[in-house]
Amino acid sequence: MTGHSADVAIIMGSQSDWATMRHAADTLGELGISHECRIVSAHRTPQRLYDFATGAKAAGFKVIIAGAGGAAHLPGMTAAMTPLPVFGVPVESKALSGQDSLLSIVQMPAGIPVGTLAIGKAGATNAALLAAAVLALGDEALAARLDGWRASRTAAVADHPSDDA
Ligand code: RP5
Repeated sequence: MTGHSADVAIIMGSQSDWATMRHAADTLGELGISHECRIVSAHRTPQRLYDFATGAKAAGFKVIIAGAGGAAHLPGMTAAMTPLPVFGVPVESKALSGQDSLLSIVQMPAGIPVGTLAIGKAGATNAALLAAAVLALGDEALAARLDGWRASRTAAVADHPSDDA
């Protein structure tokens, strides 16, 4: 896989994960970070996973965000095949509310790290913010945008609760 110019790859195990993972994409978009979204299933498309993970660094990606639900092996298997930082997002499953996804992603053996986020939308959003923080280490303009993004969220918190909110 060559010719990519995006900094962040957002991969997910299924179309059904997009409702969650779009929050990562939206957040990266708000911060002006280039990204590419792909469906890559550890179980249904293992060759696609192998090709993506082994080629991700050479393709120019710097950070990978991987979301999956249930028997969520996508983030860990990706991390096993790339030196890039991998952030895992447990998607909320129907049967077990994402507890299965979380435990599948978080319990990696020593030596193959996956930075595991919260279940669902919060995790997807925060994965994007962590990716932004990593990229901002070498990009002062992005660092300033990230500071602004965080400041705007702080400013949006009211001092008192409202009946109308
Ligand atoms: C996982 O199985 C996917 O990441 C998804 O969260 C879950 C269910 O997939 P679908 O049956 O909705 O395609 O591989």
